[in-house]
Amino acid sequence: MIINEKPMYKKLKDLQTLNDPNKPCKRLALAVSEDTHSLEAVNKAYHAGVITPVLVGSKEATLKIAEEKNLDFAGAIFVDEPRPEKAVEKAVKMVHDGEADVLMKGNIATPSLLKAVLNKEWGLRTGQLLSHFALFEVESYHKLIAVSDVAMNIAPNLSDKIAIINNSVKFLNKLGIELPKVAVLGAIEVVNENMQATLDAALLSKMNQRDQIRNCIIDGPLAFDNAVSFESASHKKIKSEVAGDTDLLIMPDIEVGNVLYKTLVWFAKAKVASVILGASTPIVLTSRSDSEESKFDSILLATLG
Ligand code: COD
Repeated sequence: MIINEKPMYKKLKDLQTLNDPNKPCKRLALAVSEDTHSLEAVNKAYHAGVITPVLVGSKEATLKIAEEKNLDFAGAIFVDEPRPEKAVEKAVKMVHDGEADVLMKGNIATPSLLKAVLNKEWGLRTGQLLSHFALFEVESYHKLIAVSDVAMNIAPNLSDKIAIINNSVKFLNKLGIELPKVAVLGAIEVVNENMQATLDAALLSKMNQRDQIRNCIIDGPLAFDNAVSFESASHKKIKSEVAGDTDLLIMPDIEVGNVLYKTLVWFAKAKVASVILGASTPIVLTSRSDSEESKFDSILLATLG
């Protein structure tokens, strides 16, 4: 098989080179806009010429934060809706109706936003599985590494994992990673019939060999250490094109994924950009506790292409 081609990004800011300065600005609907870090990130993206803000939420609370933080939103569109659930509905409907191009989560819980996105009448469904995609810059790893799913699909089955891989691979292809290396994680790197994650991983790996899942190289089960470290893989005598050089880590379930996400951010001081894929447009979906920088990088990721 062909070995993964360049480009190889090490930093999230390298992705800025993918944004075409000549393309028209995308209209970004911030759902429940009264959120300090989100407003700071949106303001930065606005003044960088990446997006035009559509701020859907309490106008009074939003303007108060803007004034306190000295954020200039002149020229932005305000949709005044002080009730958070209604603000989410209005923001999603605006994207559904073509009045905005990208959706971003503001001061609202993730499940509330996702339920609105999945609404059968006015949501952003496409008939495919929607999944969360997080792209990490970790100092100790030699390139950016993607992780999915850490925030949407709670207990993905085999067919969900196929969809999660396909969504992520398509997006990595868009970032210029032509043949991403995908590690399907388990607690161990051999099949144990009592560990469903290892069974799924082996099947996904075989499906990839038989061209049932394309445009990537899948290996699994791999344990986290041998997925990200050549040294660990060779110590365990694992022969794999993926081990130690993974572009995408597939999580067994949301608990493992979310704990890894937060461990990387809080202990390893990793930087992260996150979006929901598989909807009619990418959705910026970060944790409410994520930094302004993380939210800005996520906006860049969502507006690529
Ligand atoms: N993609 C496409 N359709 C979906 C998906 C998906 N990922 N998930 C559910 N659906 C469809 C179903 O087929 C069904 O038609 C409808 O949506 C409702 O399905 P339910 O009843 O299983 O889903 P909900 O509405 O109860 O919950 C969907 C959530 C995404 C809200 C739920 O899965 C959830 O809470 N996920 C975790 C969110 C979270 O707490 N993240 C925290 C990390 S910060």
